[in-house]
Amino acid sequence: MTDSTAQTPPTGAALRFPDGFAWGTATASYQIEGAVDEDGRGPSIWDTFSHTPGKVLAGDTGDVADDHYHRYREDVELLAELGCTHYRFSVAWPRVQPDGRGALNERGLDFYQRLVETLLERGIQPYVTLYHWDLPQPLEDAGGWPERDTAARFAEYAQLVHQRLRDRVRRWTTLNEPWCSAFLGYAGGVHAPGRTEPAAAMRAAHHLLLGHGLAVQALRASDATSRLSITLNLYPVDPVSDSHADAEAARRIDGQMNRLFLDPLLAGRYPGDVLDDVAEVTDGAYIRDGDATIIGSPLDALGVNYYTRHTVRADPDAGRIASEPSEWIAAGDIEFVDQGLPKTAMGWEIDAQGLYDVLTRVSRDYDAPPLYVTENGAAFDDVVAGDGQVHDTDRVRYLHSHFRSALRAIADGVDLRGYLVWSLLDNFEWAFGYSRRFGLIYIDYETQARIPKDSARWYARVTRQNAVPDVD
Ligand code: IFM
Repeated sequence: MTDSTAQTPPTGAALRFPDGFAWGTATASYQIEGAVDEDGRGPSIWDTFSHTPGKVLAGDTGDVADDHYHRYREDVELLAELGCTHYRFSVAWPRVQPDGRGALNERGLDFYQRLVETLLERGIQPYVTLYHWDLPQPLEDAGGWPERDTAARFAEYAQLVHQRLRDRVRRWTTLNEPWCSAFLGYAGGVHAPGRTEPAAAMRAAHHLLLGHGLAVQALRASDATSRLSITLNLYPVDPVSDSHADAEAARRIDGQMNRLFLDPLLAGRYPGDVLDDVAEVTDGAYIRDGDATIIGSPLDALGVNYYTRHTVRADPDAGRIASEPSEWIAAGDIEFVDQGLPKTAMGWEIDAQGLYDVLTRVSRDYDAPPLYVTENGAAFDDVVAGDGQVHDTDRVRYLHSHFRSALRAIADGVDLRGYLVWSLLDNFEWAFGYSRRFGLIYIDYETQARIPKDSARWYARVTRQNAVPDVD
């Protein structure tokens, strides 16, 4: 593989994606479903967190969200209009196993059966994520992901869902972005369950990976035709200068963000330097003999979520912020540096080159299975114009540049099989509530009206042409 064309946009015929490329959108249960008290669903850590004053902007909760639980047929029609071949959604664990253990809640599972059948009727392949952050609250009450037993509970739940849907669902993702679950949830405290315990976060990361590995082994044993994957959020991490100190800062952040997950999953071992970096908070005794083999169970695909790049430097005022809660472990001496690029409404710098860098890095550094971009997209301050439409030119440009990066990665040898835009609908953006809009479809939260944005119409051209049309 060569990167000689890395800076050169492809032209003409090169603008087409490979035949059979999967196009779709992604969503997650708590962000869109609503109906939190219906059909036997139990509470999740996000119900508890969002109902805790001060945790979510404007006190927003997922109680109603996009009311997708009742409007899923309309939403599947929108997917069909977008020309999607695939739809990635997550199953809410507390809907199908309210206590996080024990028997299946049939009424909860029925919803996903109806959704899957509706998708298949419209020729759209379901791409199921088993865990997108909504841990049943009773499991958190028992200690949550820092407890080893939670990994076993997850594998049991995964098998229950898989047994019921595997005849119709081919593509399965175990976890979405375990970095967020572990480090935003248990160290930074900005996501549910809102704990600020760095050692617990390291344990959580391990038990998430262990739960993934146990689930992969069980699902593989019960159906060899299921296509199994995990989704990671990966970011290039660069030093701001050539200095040794800045290079070290970049190595440490890259280690926690990327290699702590990629290495055990794809190389069957933890990165020793990362465990050394965090030795002041934990000795790693929670990692048992044999765990690495389970976590490194072979995968059929790797999902990559990409949003931005991190640029870091060693902070000369080391220790100044070290005592504040942070999602970065033992890294109070590292500062994140703004590169001055345009930003999305999340404050994330727009850097399409980073997607190319992430995809080629995984292909180069690991014996990786086929890749899917399982999330990429942007929040902007969308408004309904006087003509009743949402003219989100900035989102079209964002997607255009990122699709072109994906094409360059493919041209340079990356085995990329699909691209799922985040997100189908505006939705509950976690601690930001409904203030950040990522959808191709605008949601009027007063009426639940769905309004396709200009980006939706543009994306429908992409999916139908299997190519990136020029931006007008
Ligand atoms: O909304 C989230 C999603 O749940 C996980 N990946 C990133 C998205 C945007 O923040």
